Amino acid sequence: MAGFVRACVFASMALVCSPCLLHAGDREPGSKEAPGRGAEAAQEPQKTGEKAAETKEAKKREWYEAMKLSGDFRLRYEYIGQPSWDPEVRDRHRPRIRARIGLDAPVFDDLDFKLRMATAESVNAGTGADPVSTNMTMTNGDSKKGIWLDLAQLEYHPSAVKGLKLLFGKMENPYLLPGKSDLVWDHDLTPEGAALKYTLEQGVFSLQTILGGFLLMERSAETDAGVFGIQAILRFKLPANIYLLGGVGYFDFVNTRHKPVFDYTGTGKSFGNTKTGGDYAHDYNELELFFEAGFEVPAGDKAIPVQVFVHSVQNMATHVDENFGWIAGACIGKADKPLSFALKYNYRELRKDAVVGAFTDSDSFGGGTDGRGHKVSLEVVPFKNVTLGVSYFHDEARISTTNAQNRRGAYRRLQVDLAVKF
Ligand SMILES: [Ca+2]
Ligand SMILES: [Ca+2]
Repeated sequence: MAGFVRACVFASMALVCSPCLLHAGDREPGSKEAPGRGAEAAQEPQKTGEKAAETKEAKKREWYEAMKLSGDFRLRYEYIGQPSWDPEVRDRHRPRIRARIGLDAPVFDDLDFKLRMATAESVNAGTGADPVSTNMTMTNGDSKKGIWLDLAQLEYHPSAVKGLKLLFGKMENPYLLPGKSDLVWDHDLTPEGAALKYTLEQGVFSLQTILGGFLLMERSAETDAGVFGIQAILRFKLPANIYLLGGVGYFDFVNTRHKPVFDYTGTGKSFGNTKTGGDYAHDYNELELFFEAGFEVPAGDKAIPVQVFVHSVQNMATHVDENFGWIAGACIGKADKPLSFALKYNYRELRKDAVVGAFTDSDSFGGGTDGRGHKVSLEVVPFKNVTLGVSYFHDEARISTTNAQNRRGAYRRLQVDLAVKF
């Protein structure tokens, strides 16, 4: 923190001193501030004015050029097959949109501010919008759609301490998601609190530690709920773009058991977890282990990147029966530049109380826990910044149910996407 305070003091001093410095620089060498220098003196204020305007213009440009504006837009057609456990629900076909716009601005060299606004569905605007999805279904008689604060973070990366990053606010998930696994954390989640990331590099090895503390429910009459986490990741780089990565993480949810479920809809949904009344029946202390590897396969004059991963999670809290989850998958290619592609596959099983259902993937088996299944997707990039994608989920939901009708809850989902970004 001392570095941060020092940096702040330097920044304030620089700001306070800058008008003096500018003024000193404007002065012609050897000139004296003497009244009555005739015509020259009369022109002075105009000249100074011009110069001030120029400096102002340069400053404005700098400020503008240093900021980065980015955004993306996705059109999606989605099909959800009739879930076999509910004969009342028919097959769904829904067109959906997602729009996001972000700003990345440096405060000073070591401090950045990031802001992002995004669409998200809300059932009750007072409780906010879906924390794990930024899709909006095109419905409700062409109503105007809500846009929400998706990200507002400060990122402090002191140049004096290489490899250190401190994050504050509503932030991008600081934890590593091995192979982009969304077994524990959905990709759309932007947790709220503080995090520290520190990477130590030693030759071909690097060791990264990530600490996070996030608030989940602020309650006036009761203790607040939150989640504290730690991850340690060891990376090993080999020649020819081969890498190996292994890690362990632990996420301790506090004041969660026997407390109301985390549900943005305000209707008491537990997203697969066991409830007693409207409260969580269990505590969640999630221990994860993961492994990821990447290499390249030569294809003509090019090389196609391949990535494989496995990720497991166990709820270590006592008296939890359905406490285990795992996912394994592979990705061939990378959809980044024109005429590139990525083919992905994964299989997962996530038991009822392995993780908090509100924060796991919002798509597999209808979102939340208590399911298993395959996901296969293909992405292609026909033009710069344009991606076409298709994903298919072949799942079984409600796997903990003993009722014969519910036991095999076939769940099918298809997503066809057109996405653009700038
Ligand atoms: Ca999601
Ligand atoms: Ca706990």
